[in-house]
Amino acid sequence: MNGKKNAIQMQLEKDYESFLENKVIPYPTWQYGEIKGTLIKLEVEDTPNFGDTAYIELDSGRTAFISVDMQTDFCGPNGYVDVMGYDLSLTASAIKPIKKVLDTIRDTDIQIIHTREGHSPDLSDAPYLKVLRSKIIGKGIGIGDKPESGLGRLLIRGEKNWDIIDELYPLPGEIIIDKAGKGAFASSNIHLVLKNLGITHLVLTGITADVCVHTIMREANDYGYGCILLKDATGATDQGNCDSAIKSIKMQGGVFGNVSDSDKFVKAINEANLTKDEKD
Ligand code: C5J
Repeated sequence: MNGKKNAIQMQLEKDYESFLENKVIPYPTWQYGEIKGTLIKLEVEDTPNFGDTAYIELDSGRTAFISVDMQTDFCGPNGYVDVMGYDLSLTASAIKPIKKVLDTIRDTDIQIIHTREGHSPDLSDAPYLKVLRSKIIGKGIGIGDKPESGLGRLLIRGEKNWDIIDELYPLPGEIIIDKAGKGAFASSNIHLVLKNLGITHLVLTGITADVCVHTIMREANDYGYGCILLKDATGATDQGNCDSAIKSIKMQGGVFGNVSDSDKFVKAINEANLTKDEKD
């Protein structure tokens, strides 16, 4: 490479210098064009180092809020997580913060996306060993089986327990992504949907922090999306794993993106004065 800096390198120097001054990770208008909706300035924690505070800019018109797998199977009685014997309060803790954010952003131009993990009734899209392992931990009741007094077959599409809980059920017009995996990019059409909508940044919530949320965040980060996890709007089957999952995002100055919380996000939305969406 010769000594001449290309456009990306020059932009990096500019944004680095301005970050040193104002602690803001700017919205890359040089890359995506002018702000399409409204500029949002969200506080993120431990950026770039633990104990530091910084801000990230989002374009409301190019941001998707994603609620991952808020299904009875992951946070309700007699669902998959319950059958495996975990403490449901740990995953259910995400419900209220997600509801609060949904109440704030419904009717704005931020896209709302819900995901559901599940498999077809004949298990043809379920990795065989995933199913076998679930049967072993569930003492004979695994993916595809109906627990005694359960609502239906665990993690099977179309069953009541597989669906999103009533409190967070998608409203008409909100997007639902069905995925057969822990991640979404390899096992659903999410990437096509996000590209079609012109989305550049994802605000992630849902369960579980260390499994599906993390896998989606890692995938999306590698595809170049700016990702922010709202840490109180997630949960895991083990609190230590949840804490580690959140901490690991913040390593290396934000190896998988940034971390914020539902109050900070709601504050940023309110401060941005988002206008009502006039799509419909
Ligand atoms: C898990 C998920 N934990 N939605 N699924 O198996 O995180």
